[in-house]
Amino acid sequence: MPATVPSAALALGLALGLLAAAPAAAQSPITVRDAYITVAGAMAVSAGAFMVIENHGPAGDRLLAAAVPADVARRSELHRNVEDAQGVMRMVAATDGFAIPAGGEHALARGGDHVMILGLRHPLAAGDIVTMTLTFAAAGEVVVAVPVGEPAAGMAPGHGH
Ligand SMILES: [Cu+2]
Repeated sequence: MPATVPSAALALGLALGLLAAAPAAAQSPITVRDAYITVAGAMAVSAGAFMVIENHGPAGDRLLAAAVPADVARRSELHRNVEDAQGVMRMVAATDGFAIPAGGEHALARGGDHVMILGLRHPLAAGDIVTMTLTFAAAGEVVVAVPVGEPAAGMAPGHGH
């Protein structure tokens, strides 16, 4: 960012036209690992997406939205699991998104925060890859290729609508 570039370098960059040519998202501080999608059978009309979002930057960020191609599903929502007054866990839309702390990470995991893919256009099978576009408040769009299928080990039993 210009604020961190020494003024001499900034002037040189402007003179060479380099800054104008640099892609804005060349060094996104956001990375995603261990992403996967689960589907509760071939007849399922929704699916859950889980991943660990890492923020390598010096400032906090926020995941605001997740989207999948229109030929995959009708829409996606950010959901969190909350306990209601009767002690029952329910999924609610996380309209404020998910905070990703500076220099930290936020896990979307079974039984917790997740991306809900709603209105599947066709069945998803293990091994399929879904292109998901994550939109962050600061980092902008991050595109992730998310495989369908259970990870190898260590996950709790599923959740569904
Ligand atoms: Cu959900």
